Amino acid sequence: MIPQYQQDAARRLKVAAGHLKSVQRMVDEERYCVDVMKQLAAVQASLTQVQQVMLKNHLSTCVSDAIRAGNGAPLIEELLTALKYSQGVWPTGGTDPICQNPPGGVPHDAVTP
Ligand SMILES: [Cu+2]
Repeated sequence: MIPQYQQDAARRLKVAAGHLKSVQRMVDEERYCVDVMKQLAAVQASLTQVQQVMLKNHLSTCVSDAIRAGNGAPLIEELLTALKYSQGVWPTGGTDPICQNPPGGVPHDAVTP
C-alpha cells in the first residue's frame, strides 16, 4: 500500500472503531433511537471514507500497474463488481463524477472521434 493511504486508512478505522464503541454504549444505555441512528450514520460515513482511500490506493497501484502491463481488464471488472457492494464510494452515489465533470477537462461522452 502507498504509505500515505495506509496511514490515512488506519487512522480513519481507529476513529470509526472508537465511534462505534460509543454507539454500542448508547444502545446499552437505551439512549434515544434517533440519536443512535445519527451516530450510526456518522460511523457509516467514516467507513465510506475508508473505502474511498482504499479505492484511491487500488487505482494508484494494482489497477495502474495492470493497465501498464496490458492486463487491466480483469481488474477493472473486479473493481466494478466490488463497487456494486460499496454504495456511496463515489461521492455522487454510484456515478462517476470524473467522467461527468472532469477538472479542466471534457466528459468523455462529449468527445467526438
Ligand atoms: Cu489494490
